Amino acid sequence: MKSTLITTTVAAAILSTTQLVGHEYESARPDSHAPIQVMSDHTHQKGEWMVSLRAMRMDMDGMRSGEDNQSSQDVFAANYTVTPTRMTMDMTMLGVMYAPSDSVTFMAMIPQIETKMDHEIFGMAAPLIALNDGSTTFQTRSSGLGDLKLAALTPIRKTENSRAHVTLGFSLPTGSIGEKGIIPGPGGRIARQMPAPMQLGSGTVDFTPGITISTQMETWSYGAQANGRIRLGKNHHNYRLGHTLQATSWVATKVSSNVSLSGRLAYQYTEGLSGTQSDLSFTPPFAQTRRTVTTAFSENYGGQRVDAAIGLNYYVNSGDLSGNRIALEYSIPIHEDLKGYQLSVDSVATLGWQFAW
Ligand SMILES: [Cu+2]
Repeated sequence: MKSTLITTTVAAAILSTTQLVGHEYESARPDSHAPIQVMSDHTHQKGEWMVSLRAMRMDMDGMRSGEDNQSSQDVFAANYTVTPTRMTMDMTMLGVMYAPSDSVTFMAMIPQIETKMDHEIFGMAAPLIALNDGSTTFQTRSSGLGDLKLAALTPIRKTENSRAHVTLGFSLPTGSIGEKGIIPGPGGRIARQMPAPMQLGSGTVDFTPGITISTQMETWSYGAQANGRIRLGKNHHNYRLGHTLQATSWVATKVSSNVSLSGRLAYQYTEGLSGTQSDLSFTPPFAQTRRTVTTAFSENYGGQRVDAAIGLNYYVNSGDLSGNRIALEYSIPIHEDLKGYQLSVDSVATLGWQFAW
């Protein structure tokens, strides 16, 4: 599966360079937008509006340290009392784009997030942290609005068949970082502050610059984007999530005037978390030499990942529904190198709808 994705992407890249036929850039093509998991990938012309809705699910399963999978027993042996085992994040993202002129397109995006995380407790510790029912697992949940993203996109280059633009954006801390979950511990199963991965926002204002290029051939297209997320300051829970750097490149083939298929590779680097998360407990009350949960400790944050993705884009170019786009993309990591002990990504699936007028 993984090698097929890479082969497809590489083959598509080679094929696309053999068809260097001059041709006018067309925005009414199924592949004139990047695969749906890529954000702020295109600009609009003066007076145009676009709304979009994306449903994204990220599944994480099993722990990993560096490039190696770790069992719960491995994590307990590293002195942790609780380990995450699975996590699912569902995000519904609403976006609006508007171009007041040809030289700038504004974009706003807000996600609704729903997260679940399953945990396992070191067997010998379970009765000591008020789990007298013999269970050694628990689940935490959070849901609500995430961080609002605002950006301005400016075209910097237009040739006959290619486009490039820069993005300058900010992410505002509208998502809560004070989410509590029912967590076992001293006093029983009560609501306690959850670690950063279960929070809905970063708690910081983040600067999000980016650059995107895309080129169209007659039946093929390709593009690339690099973007960063620079966290400004520290949040009110005394930590700052790591800065991130992402680079991605895709190729798409136009199967018909309505349908395109895409292959994409994406690299993501995430710096570690800095600071010490406030309102969490770091040592269990019964054993001062042990640690609580991996996600409480800064050393278990950051790393890098390479994802391979396949996508399908459908564009309605005639009739009453003209201008509607529907797109699907599914990605899996082909390389994942994580600092400390962290949950490993299994897959990310996104279904999106876009409509411009
Ligand atoms: Cu748009």
